[in-house]
Amino acid sequence: MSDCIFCKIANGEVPTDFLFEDGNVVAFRDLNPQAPTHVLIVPKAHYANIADGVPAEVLKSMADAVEAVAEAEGVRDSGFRCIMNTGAAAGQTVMHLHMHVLGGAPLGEGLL
Ligand code: DGP
Repeated sequence: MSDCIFCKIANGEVPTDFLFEDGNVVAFRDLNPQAPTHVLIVPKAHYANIADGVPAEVLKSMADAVEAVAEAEGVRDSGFRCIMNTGAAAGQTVMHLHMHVLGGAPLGEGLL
């Protein structure tokens, strides 16, 4: 989608440092971090959310990205949280599927 910021980031139109990349997904730091580690895992193809017919291979890439990011950020063993806000009523503001990975500090119940 031409007006989607996460499409622009994922396709390189908006230069961004990627913590992880494979053929299906990229991972980059959130613009407005809510924890010491706050990374977004974003498919390269546009899906509105997790309930938008996401192929299994993309879901596997997202899981691979979670593992790589958690390891690189040093939160794999200390605990971290994965969140996918789905729909405006649930707090989704960017309508391109993304998973938040949060960690590096005790996480309050209300975070995101
Ligand atoms: P959500 O509310 O679940 O849709 O989360 C969207 C997140 O995306 C929010 O935490 C801020 C982040 N975000 C929005 N625009 C940009 C951007 O241009 N760059 C980066 N790195 N993050 C962004």
